[in-house]
Amino acid sequence: MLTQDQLDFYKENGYLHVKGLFTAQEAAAYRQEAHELIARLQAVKSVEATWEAAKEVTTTKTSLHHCHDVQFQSAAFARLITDPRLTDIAAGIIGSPNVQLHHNKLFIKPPEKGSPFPMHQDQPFFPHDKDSMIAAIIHFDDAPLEKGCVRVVPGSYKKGPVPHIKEGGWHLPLSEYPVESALPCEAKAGDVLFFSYLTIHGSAVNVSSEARTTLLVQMRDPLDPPSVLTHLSRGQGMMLRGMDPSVGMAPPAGNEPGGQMGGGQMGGGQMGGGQMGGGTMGGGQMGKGM
Ligand SMILES: O=C(O)CCC(=O)C(=O)O
Repeated sequence: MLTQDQLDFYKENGYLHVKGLFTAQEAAAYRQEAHELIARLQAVKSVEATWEAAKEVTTTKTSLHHCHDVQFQSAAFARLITDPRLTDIAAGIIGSPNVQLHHNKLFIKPPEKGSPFPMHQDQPFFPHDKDSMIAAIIHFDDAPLEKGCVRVVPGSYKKGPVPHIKEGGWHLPLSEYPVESALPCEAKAGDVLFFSYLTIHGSAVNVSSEARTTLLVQMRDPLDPPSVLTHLSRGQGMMLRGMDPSVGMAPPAGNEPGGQMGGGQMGGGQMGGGQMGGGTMGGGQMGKGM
């Protein structure tokens, strides 16, 4: 459960680092699951997800391995994203007992050349009317500075949406927002970093001799509809905590039953299908790394 101090810190800073939310043993088991999953996928397709804009941060050729919506790949991850330790804190931050999945993405930043993320807000990728969206980055191994830990700009979410450069992945100009100038959130395996989709964040290259392994879960209040119909994915709309109170309410424009979003209520995009059924969104590539 979120304490009042933690909530006050989040309201001031737009992020919250919760240490030891999962045990080191749990994190190690998820890490193994994650690496086995990426190895399975790598055997049949590319899992590369480096942003084009990463080139602006480093001239070194870097690499980033990813998989979206991991709950369709392994039941362990389905349990993880619905784990009350995670979702109770998410609910406290979002300010709703109900927490809905937008999407999630597993990232492995390989040793010595793990790709950076230029500074950005997540908001331009999937704007929502009420800005309830938060990310939780679950660390499956330690993320010290040299592994390219996530960095944040404390309080930046209070600026609201900031103009971004679209090309190469929505990002902020490096001259104004150098990655090194942001606050590094060095983490231990089992720690979780929560932040608003308006918090400016990014990360540097993993130059260490070990991989950095994380799962990022994007969550929202189910009563916060998407402002534009974009960034849909197969698992979108899954309830992670509580229930969806929008059942029976008029769906937002573009989300009518049988419409593009397939009949979800407040933006719960159902892309259906599945791996064997030819689902286009399953386990898929929602644009590089997002
Ligand atoms: O995992 C990281 O280092 C940052 C990820 C990130 O910024 C994102 O996916 O939006």
